[in-house]
Amino acid sequence: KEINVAILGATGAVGTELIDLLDRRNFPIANLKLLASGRSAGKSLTFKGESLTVEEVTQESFQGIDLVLASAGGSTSKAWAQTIVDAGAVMVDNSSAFRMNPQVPLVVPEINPTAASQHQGIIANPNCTTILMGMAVYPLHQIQPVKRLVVATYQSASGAGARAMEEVKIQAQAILNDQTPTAEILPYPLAFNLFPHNSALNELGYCEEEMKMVNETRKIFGDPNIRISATCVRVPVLRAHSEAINLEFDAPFSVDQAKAILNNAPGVKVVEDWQRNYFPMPIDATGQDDVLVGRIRQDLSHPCGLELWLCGDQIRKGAALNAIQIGELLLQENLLHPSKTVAVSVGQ
Ligand code: A2P
Ligand code: 11C
Repeated sequence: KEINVAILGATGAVGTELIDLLDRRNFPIANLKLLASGRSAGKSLTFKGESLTVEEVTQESFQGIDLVLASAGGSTSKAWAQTIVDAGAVMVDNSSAFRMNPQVPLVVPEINPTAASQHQGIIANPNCTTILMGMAVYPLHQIQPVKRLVVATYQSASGAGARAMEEVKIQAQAILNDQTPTAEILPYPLAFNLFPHNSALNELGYCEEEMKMVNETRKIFGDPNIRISATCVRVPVLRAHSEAINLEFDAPFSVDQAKAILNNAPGVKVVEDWQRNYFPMPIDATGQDDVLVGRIRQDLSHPCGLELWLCGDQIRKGAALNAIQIGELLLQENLLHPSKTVAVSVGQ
């Protein structure tokens, strides 16, 4: 069965990846509508070799649409969610607007696919660093529950959008030309630099990105007790995020067992060559569906601890791929037109 799909935010870093992946994965599409703000209306983008015109999103945009893949930021998602649900479409939202709303499932298909069946018109796609971490940690957590998780991230420019990716290239060029780099999209020059993630800080000193890793992971794992502390950092990498993760269990977890589990985990690839000191790198993860995991080792400071390192394409599994997999799950489980579609409270 072919369905009508709209991409809200089609011109962005995630939007353009969505267009490409819908084609590559042969998603059964009758019609694809590309939506963005008035700024990009009239622009042409290619889907399956055909040129499609980007339209400005309006009240009428979602009539006849079955599935909306939204990646245009939280305020745009909040502004259009009710219109989308009222039009009878299901919204898979890549923004943080609804992720912690108890009426909205937060889904990583490899982890909690059954949560999708509870949707009431909106399904949230988790934060990119959270998805990548969950892919590597959940298979272990299923064998022995993780008690405590400490993570440091190395997040690429792509997480701040397509314009941030362009800006970091311009900054690098400026530095190579002995000029002072400027920053408009990013808060500070990122080329040849790094800085702690610039989302809003709370009273405990954690930024929003760090708290997303805490709260979203608990919701996806269905485990409110798991203790998590994160430090998120923006690094001058174009796309693909990296994470250093320390896990503590109740009992020792053998490294060999962890490797065997991760080797068999869907969407995860163990990449380790201890002789050559070759482990996952963002350039290798770029354009890959799989999350690359390596440096799996015993924590020498704790008998029940494991250390691991991962890289994953922020735009792919961290965003567009996960959203499309949710769409595929909705189709497979016949969840696109639930009989009991109830409007979520859009205020959250
Ligand atoms: P536009 O090209 O019209 O600005 P990124 O995350 O890479 O920065 O992309 C953001 C995406 O969200 C772009 O496609 C952008 O479209 C879209 N967008 C931003 N603001 C709005 C808005 N108010 N209404 C619709 N789309 C928006
Ligand atoms: C970053 N992960 O790299 C962020 C961007 O909640 O979806 C996406 C924020 C989100 O800055």
